[in-house]
Amino acid sequence: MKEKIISILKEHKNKFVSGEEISNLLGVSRTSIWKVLKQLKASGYNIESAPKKGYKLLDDKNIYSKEEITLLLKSKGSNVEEVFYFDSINSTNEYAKEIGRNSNMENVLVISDIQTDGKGRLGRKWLSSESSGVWMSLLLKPNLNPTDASKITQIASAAIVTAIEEFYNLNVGIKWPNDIIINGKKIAGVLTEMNSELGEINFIVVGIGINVNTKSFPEEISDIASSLFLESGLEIDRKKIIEKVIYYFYKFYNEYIKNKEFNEVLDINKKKSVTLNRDVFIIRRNETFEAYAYDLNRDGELMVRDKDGKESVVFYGEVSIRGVAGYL
Ligand code: BTX
Repeated sequence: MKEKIISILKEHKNKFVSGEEISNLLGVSRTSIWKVLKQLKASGYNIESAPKKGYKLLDDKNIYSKEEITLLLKSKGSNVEEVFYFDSINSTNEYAKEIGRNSNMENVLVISDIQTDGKGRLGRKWLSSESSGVWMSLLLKPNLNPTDASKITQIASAAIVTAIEEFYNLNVGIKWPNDIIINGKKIAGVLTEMNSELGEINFIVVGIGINVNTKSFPEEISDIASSLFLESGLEIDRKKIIEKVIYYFYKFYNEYIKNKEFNEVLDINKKKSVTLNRDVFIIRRNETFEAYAYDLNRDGELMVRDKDGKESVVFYGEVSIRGVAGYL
């Protein structure tokens, strides 16, 4: 009902709509409408109420909620079927995996304003503070071979880069396989997790973290982390970023699932790569070796050449990449 009332108010933005009209449209009592309006005001909607005239929505900017995100995605015809929204949660990936294990739902988007235990790759932490970034996970059930799951990370990276470049005049790079970089610092990351059996994917959760309006970072990561705000000086409503990233994600994802067409994503990952054409350290559990990263193969895996000229392929998984000259 909340979503429907917000919809009606938005349709009549800056005009009064009477309690009676809303009650007729929704078939609910005026008292319950009044209760919802009170909640909406408390959560930041600027709504004027006047006796006999009803309610007038004056401002709904920057409200981050299930209803606002759902309405925005619906209005753009998104493939997302359901949004789960939290003010605070341990990790949106964990919650999406829970849904994946316990239901048949797919194309579900889990979003939280704060993550208390945000996760990076290989057991690392992802700092996810309040009202500053987009912390979201998509639950997917694609009919793919588990060996193709790493392509989902590249699809997400391509979507993030394309979306960011629509809003900001910034040059965005991809550090293979999952980091989004601006001016040498990490502003976003992708964590793809899979639940599968031999030859078959049960579900995939693709977690996306984007530092949108973050003003500062704790000392331990301030050298390597940045935000879209810090790099551009622009503060943007996080919902807009969500909508665009989701739009491009499904554009590329549907192309791949339906037509097995991955070239556009691969092109973006190559063109935007900050890993290619340089010497890197490849860190795999207890071993580290140095090599020259020279290309991505058609599956998006990293192709490297070692000091003796021996070429090999680095798979997404248990590896980290570090530039020989620093973090990149
Ligand atoms: P990663 O393993 O490549 O990066 C993690 C590393 O990045 C950390 O060890 C730290 O050095 C640094 N770091 C931590 N927090 C931040 C931050 N906010 N900005 C920049 N650098 C940071 C990248 O992992 C994948 C991150 C995915 C996060 C999303 S958020 C929604 C979803 N839920 C969840 O728990 N994780 C994903």
